[in-house]
Amino acid sequence: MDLDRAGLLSLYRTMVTIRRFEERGIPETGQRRMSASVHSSAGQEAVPTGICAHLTDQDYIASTHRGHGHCIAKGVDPKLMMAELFGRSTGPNKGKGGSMHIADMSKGMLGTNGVVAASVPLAVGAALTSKLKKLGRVAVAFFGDGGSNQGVLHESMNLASVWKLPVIFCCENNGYAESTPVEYALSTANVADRAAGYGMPGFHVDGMDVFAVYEAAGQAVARARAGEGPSLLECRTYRYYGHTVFDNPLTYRTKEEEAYWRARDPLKLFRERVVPEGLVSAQELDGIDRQVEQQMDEAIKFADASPLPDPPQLYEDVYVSYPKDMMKRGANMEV
Ligand SMILES: Cc1ncc(C[n+]2csc(CCOP(=O)(O)OP(=O)(O)O)c2C)c(N)n1
Ligand SMILES: [Mg+2]
Repeated sequence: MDLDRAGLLSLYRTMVTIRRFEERGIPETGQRRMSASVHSSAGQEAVPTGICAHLTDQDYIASTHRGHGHCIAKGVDPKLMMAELFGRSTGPNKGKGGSMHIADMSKGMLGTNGVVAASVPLAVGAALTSKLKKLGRVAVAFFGDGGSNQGVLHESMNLASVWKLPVIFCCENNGYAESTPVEYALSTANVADRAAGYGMPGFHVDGMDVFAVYEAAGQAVARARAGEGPSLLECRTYRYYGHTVFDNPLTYRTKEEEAYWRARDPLKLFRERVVPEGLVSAQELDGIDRQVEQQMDEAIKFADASPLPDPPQLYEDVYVSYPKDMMKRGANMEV
């Protein structure tokens, strides 16, 4: 393992930040009567954390509807993300995007995305840009086990392989697409098996173990940076909560199954490995837990104190231009 103390602490901080953002931020969003559908990635923290640890701000990622963890791992400020969830103008997308449209180009974060597998061609396009302009950047496409059955993924994998693009296809296999179990919907035993059909390496790793993700991602990123082309990385993981805040997962899975996965919690596995080996102390990790809790208090306060967007801002940053009289009506709209 090539991680020093600072590297280990950084992995832990990222995972805790994701967990606490999901477990505190999402209920707070609901209390502010934001009616948008929000998807928690609690339980899946090790995946974006292990992958993004190999990336710089110049590298690209494209994300999913369950994308808060990807944003945080890529360096987007949770305080600004909280504002975005609360619909405030200080959010990275000025409060007009919400949970499923968080983008921050300064961090190479191309956006969370409400359309299943739509992240994939975006990342391939970014990788093509990098190759043509010789930028030396890599791109990561995150998608779910459900997303792995979308046609666009297969076209994208083929093209990326033919053109040897610096892209990593990362499947977060959390066992379900809404309520459909992966065993029902997948034609192969593992998503990673499909890599062979596109002439690229396929990695299948324990997505609850940040070290396993980190190791495999290191190989995939090194391959991409060396100009050797794409890889498919499947991380087997689990979402702790419902598909959205409106879903009760116990209508399609059991308490026993949930308990099995929670016993393999990524934060717990991390502690169980690094503390006995004397790499970092339990006290240091407890200290990070407290700091992150405080960071969340501050994020919520900041978001609450931030203004809503002005109605005329509805017509800014959009690709469709509206007739002038609609602009006027927008300007007169009351919130
Ligand atoms: C193209 C498209 N089809 C269907 C949907 C509705 N939908 C939203 S999330 C989802 C399931 C996605 O499952 P998966 O890819 O495994 O991701 P997970 O929710 O498990 O993270 C579906 C079908 C959508 N948003 N976009
Ligand atoms: Mg899934």
